[in-house]
Amino acid sequence: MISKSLKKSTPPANLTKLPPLSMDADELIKDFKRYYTYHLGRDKSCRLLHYAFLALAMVQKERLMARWRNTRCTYKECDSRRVHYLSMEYLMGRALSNAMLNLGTEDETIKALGQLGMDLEELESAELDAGLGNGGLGRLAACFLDSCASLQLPVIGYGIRYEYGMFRQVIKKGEQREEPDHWLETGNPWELERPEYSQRIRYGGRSEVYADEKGDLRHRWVESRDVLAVPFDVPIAGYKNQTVNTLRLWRAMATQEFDLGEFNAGLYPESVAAKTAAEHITMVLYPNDSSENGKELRLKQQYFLASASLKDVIRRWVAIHGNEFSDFAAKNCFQLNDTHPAFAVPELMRLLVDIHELEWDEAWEITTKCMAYTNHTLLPEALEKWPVRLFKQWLPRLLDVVYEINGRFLSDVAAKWPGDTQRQQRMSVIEEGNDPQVRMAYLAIIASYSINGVAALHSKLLVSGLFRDFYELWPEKFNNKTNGVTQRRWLAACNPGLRGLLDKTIGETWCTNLDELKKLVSHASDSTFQKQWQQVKRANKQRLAELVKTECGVIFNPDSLFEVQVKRMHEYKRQLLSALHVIHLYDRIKNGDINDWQPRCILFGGKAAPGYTMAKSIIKLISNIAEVINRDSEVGDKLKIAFLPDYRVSAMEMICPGTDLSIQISTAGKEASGTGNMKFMMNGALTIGTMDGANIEILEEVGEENFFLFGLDADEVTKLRPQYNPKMIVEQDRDLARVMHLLTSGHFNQFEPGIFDSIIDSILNPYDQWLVAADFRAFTQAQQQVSQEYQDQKNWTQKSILNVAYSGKFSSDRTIRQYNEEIWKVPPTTPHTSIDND
Ligand code: 26W
Repeated sequence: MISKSLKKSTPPANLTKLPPLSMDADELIKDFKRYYTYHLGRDKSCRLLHYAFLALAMVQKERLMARWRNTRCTYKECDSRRVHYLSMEYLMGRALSNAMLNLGTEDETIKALGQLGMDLEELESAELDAGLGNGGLGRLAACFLDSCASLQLPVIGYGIRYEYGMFRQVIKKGEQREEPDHWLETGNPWELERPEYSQRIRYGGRSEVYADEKGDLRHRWVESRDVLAVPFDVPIAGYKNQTVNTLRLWRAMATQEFDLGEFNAGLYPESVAAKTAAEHITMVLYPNDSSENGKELRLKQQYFLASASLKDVIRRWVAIHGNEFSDFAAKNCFQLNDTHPAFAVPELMRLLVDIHELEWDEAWEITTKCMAYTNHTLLPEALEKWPVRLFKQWLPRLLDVVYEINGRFLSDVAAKWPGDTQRQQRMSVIEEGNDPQVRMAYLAIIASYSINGVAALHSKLLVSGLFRDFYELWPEKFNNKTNGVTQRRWLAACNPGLRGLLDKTIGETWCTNLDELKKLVSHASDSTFQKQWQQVKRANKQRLAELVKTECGVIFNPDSLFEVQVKRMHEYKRQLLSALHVIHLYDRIKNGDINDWQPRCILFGGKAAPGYTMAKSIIKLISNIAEVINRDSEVGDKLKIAFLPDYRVSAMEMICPGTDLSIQISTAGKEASGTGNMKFMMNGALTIGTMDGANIEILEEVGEENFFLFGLDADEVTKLRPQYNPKMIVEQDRDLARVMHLLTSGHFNQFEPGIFDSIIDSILNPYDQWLVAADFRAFTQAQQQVSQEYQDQKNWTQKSILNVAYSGKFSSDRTIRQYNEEIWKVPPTTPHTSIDND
């Protein structure tokens, strides 16, 4: 659909020619000055860093434009099979340094800025993070886009352009406060609005049956209230390879008639209010990463993404193939990033059947050949369900479609297991009850030809637990794709020191083939190399210490061991277990039990969902513990604790290069994969961790002697639960008993009585799902081992080198290759470089 205000015209040919722009410093300077002065209208008297950043971003974006267009045109010309990655979240972080790295303009830019008397790092820090995601799932989507472009795969990302991203976390008196993240306020230089590709999205009204000209009964959706979806494109540059893919983010806007109708009736304020209501749909990212609270607006967001993206794909399809859909599934694949975009299933059926008049069976054949679903969580409370009542109210026609899908599916189940009505109930997309629910995961499974988990253990637990019935029906659909992260951002860009050392030692190819890092093995025990390695680490720790000083006011001594746990705050991730260990260390210092003491600086960071009271209490506990410990002169440099506010992508870029010890201690069987664990490993941290998620694979790669493994495994966790007796564990463990005593006596909340009672209760509760007390002893022992090993710096450095050397598997390039070989099967496509594509 083309927006009415934009009339079609053919631009003169010479307007569409795009000569590539020069990358050398002199040209960069010229363009920078031009943007700064003529576009932004700034001069000497306005030295705001932000404008300089904007000018530099525009200079880089210009240099992406020709490649971006060539990539688009090449895909179109080849009419190649494409993947559409549908995700409600993209945690992109900053784009400038990434763009320069991938374009290869870094060196010339530094030279240019030098001549202008400016510092690149300073300009980079002026960019606000694009925080359009909660955590792991959103950042994974961002890493995947980078890998797809670097592997030259025709993959387009679809998402939502939230006006407000993930809230900014401020810590006041040790407590989390949320502040709005109005990231677009200062302008987004990277996006390109494309109103000509706007789509109309329906809500409300009702579903109606009618007879078409041939007398066939058909369905239509009538009396809906519509909202426009306007696309904003963001370029995703591949690493030095000519490819620039697209991330298309949808923004909600009021339709023009909507406004005009009411406006003409003299209801100006009402028409403006209606416009605001429409635009609310993409106003804010929901900050929950583990529980769905059934909010109407969230449902509207999910449908908005699914409908706009599908209509966009079908628009492109029809332009080339007309109403002929027999090849559609051969040419299109939709990868659903968890169930959040699963409305795509009934929406594709609706579009094919109602709008394009395909038979149901034909439409279902197509749908089930192009949908693929990735699951990211085993927590039952995170499995999405939508009340049938909301479905009916906002998406009436979609509910018909869901019922039809479910009815046909259940008759297949009945045919395979005659008489097994329990199984039918268990597998039904509709969960019966007084407020019936649509189970989105089941809908996704039924429609998908591939269903994957994100680490080996997770995929195994999915088929033996949550999705067992479906696995019995369709074992061939289920597979594993262990997560990865992009080494371009998470090593090359964030750790220039290590990058330099790697380039010098093993060459530069690791940037596109991370397995090359294995070449480090032969250098691991070389003492000259170790010295260089230590120097790099030391400089990174210095940088991190400066960040901690400015953000938390706590002094970290870079000679100490830097231990870090940064991730969303959640009970299953067990920040609480770390907190108990910290109290134990403090207790030892106070008791003079400090023989061979290893000084430590412990950094925590992470956001709690605003409604997650327990997670917020744990932040408060950590802050209070830090207060007590940091101001105790007897403790001094032996132990320092900090809670870093507003943990986000750009913070992690400073944190992981400066970390010695990565804390990955989720209750086994709960963390689907984890990806922070991979970033730390790639930057030379050693891991202390449980047998959970991708930790298991990290351990496999690096070997037990280079990993601090502890605690119950997933089977042991399951066995222990029914007989778990934390009170007895506390009684029998002198150290833990002392820790609990410090807590219950109010040592960390002297003027705030009772505030930690719920935490204390949770530890002592036999139904504590996370088994914090159960793993305390093992964790403390493993930490003791860490302290000992750290004191032998040569040995530690060797292990650090080996961790990097064996991190090749955890490149998202490997993950994406596997997605492509086993699920997507799209051909890598090199854009042609001709400058005139008319
Ligand atoms: C509906 C509320 C909601 C929102 C987000 C529920 C669940 C989610 C995500 C699935 C949570 C998430 O980010 N999961 C994480 O995904 C990462 C990438 O696969 C994994 O590495 C993490 O282990 C997993 O917790």
